[in-house]
Amino acid sequence: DSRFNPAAADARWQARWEAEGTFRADSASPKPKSFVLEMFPYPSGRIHMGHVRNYTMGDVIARARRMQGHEVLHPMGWDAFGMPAENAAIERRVHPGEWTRANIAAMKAQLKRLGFALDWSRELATCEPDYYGHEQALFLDMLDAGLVTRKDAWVNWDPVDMTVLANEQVIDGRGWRSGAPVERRKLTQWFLRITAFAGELADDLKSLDAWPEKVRLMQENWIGKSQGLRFTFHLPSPSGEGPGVGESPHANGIAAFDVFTTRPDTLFGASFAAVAIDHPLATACAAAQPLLAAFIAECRAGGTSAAEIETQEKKGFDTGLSVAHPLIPGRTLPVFVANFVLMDYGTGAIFGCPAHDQRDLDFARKYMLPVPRVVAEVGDEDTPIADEAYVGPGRIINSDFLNGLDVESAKRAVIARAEAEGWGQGTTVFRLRDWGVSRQRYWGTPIPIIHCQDCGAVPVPRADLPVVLPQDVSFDVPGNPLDRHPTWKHVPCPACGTPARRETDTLDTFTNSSWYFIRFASQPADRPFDRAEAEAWLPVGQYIGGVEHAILHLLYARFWTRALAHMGQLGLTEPFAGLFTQGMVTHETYSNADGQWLEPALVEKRGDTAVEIASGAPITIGRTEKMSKSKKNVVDPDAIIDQFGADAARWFMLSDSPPERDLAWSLAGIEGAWRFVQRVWRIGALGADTSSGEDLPLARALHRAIDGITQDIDRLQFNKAVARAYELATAIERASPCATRADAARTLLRLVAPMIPHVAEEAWASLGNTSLIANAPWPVADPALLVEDSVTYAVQVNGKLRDTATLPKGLARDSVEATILALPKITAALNGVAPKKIIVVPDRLVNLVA
Ligand code: ANZ
Ligand code: ZN
Repeated sequence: DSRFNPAAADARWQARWEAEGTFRADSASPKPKSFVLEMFPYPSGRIHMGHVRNYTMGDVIARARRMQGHEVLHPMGWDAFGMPAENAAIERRVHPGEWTRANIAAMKAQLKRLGFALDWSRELATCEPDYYGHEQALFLDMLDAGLVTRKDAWVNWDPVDMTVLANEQVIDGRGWRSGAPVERRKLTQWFLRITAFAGELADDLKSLDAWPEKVRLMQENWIGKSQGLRFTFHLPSPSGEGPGVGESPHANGIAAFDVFTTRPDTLFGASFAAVAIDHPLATACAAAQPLLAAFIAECRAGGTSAAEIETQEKKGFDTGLSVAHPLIPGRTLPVFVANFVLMDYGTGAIFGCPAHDQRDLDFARKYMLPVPRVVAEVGDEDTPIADEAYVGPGRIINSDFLNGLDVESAKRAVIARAEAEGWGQGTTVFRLRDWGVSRQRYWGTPIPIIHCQDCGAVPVPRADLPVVLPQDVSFDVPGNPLDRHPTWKHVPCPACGTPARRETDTLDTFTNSSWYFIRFASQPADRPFDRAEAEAWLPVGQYIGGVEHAILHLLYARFWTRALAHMGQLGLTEPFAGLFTQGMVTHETYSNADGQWLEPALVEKRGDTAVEIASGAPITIGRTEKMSKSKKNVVDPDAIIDQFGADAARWFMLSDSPPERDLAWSLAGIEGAWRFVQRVWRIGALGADTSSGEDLPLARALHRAIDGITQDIDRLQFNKAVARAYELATAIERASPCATRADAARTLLRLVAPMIPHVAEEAWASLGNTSLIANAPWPVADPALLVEDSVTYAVQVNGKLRDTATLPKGLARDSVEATILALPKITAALNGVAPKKIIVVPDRLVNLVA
């Protein structure tokens, strides 16, 4: 046949791979192991081009590694819990489980059409009890190990969705889905103690050298490690004695509070102290001061996320209390309750140094506090601070024993002094908070706890796991259906047998994705994983996904792995050795005169302009943006596969753009990919040619391509591999029939097999191969054919340079002499006289002695 027909061939090869179990991963294989993983999808309904790009990249690596002799684990599953399923239940009256499982079936069929080399035998969905039941066991393990706590916490409460929102789900003070103004509420919540590993999680980022630098930085910032000084401020005692001067209102028995500073060098520049609105001192003072209580209530209404607090105007309330400065005898500082001090960072209290901190300066100007300068560059000592705090380097001034020191030395000096005198100590604090995992939602992992009047929170006995979600729930009213369920939560206490009730909160869905890669590696029925089998595969060699998961998902997965290591269940701490974050798939946007968005299928482009196909009306071509339903610039993978086949779609995903950059989808691009697939088919047929003879330049081009494509795939530079495949294809097409050409044609098939596997299999089979190209060995470049292929000779006559000549490297002496003697400049120089002697230094020089 002169054409490759994907409509017939794709499904045939997919069926063969499945029948032969080609991509099943054997944990017991003696081969070197490669775990290639793409972030598993949320089953939203349909595969989109972003998925296609992500999974094609992983597939190329997985297939290439197999051909290179590795035992490859390349699994797929479903991150199947989460809010959209509940929203579907509310909007369409379909059970979240039913909706989710139907989506999984549809998306699985789509993935199969793309011919990915996946081990479907290890497929998992996190919403099934045989996954989340094991997660419950791990939760209980963490509870036993002291890595789970229960505490009251202020949360962002969405009054419409009736749920707690993570800070990043609060946008401009409103719920991300409902748009309702978010309220602050105090709830008792379950927390995973990620802060127990904050230092390790920050420090070990350094070891992840196959991660993008930007992701490591984002994690580092999120963990927010700060070194500084923690010290105690003392308040006057209620009798009026103590360090305070004059009459101070007492603070309900609170005698002291701690502050944390990263700038102990600026301590002599302190002009006030401040505590958070939720600080015990603020609470104590508010009890006696109604105006303060009102101030606190007002701040609370203003939003609670760190980002919101940062943008709010700095406000405070003078408590009337004052504290003693630890280094200046007799000096006191007024104590404020301030809205910009966060309760859950450091100690929830600070000293303010307005000259060298912008927030403190804004605050000081507002409340007319002094602004003493204590750091300056030489010559600037007397320059007053205006509207901008000085945060640069310099020498310490106006600071007693610190004067003249640079900032870093002064920090050390103050910490040393505090430690020697016993009023403070050097410390490290982290911005990272414990991970609140309680969600007031149905569609998540039930937290395996039973609350008893007498016994408190009692773990569900292991024998009773999994705690399975009840099927019969309704979403007719807002709130958590588990809470309203008539029977599910009523159980006897496992400890004392009296009537008790189940925890009705479920786990944050990020817990599901925190260990799924371990379950992929090993999935015994009776426990979460088998240690030896998991360790045979882990860490994941290459993890690929969207940069939107650069912080939380990756951090939580790193934490979970570390927790398992801490509990002695796993012998590794970092789950992902290599990480790659791919760019988005984008498309032009189209809009008509009424400003409505139009799908690409309704638009015909004519050069730089476009018209609506139906009406002929002109269309405005808008920005190229991430494919999204709202802009209607979406191209459906199924439609593309119908028209062009899986290989063309895959090839286009790898061409054009470096994988970390955005890829602009275009019709011209997919058509080009289609043409290349057909070219490969035609070139493949040349592999049957039995002509003899060698073609050295083609052999060199072939081996350069082998070497280059191998490295490109290793480095995930797929667009470069694509470019090299084009080059090789052209070289083969231009060559004359010979043994080299046939070999190059067969080798090209193997080189492109990871990228366009269907046409590669079809062409491979048509050459008479009965075993799969997926099982063929990866081509290896011959180093001899990779060396520089030409050299430049200097040509001398009687020691004088007369000409140069570019000749194939290693050319035989006879041929060198013959070529040189034919050079016009040389014949002229010799003037018809044959040279007496010809000296040849191979690959470098020829000297003719006349
Ligand atoms: C005095 C000082 C002087 C400060 C100065 C800075 C500059 P990072 O780097 O983010 O760790 N701080 C401490 N706890 C706080 C809290 N709970 N809420 C708001 N601010 C808090 O920031 C540490 C600095 O942030 C600390 O150092 C403290 O202000 C403030 F010239 O102490 B500093
Ligand atoms: Zn009990």
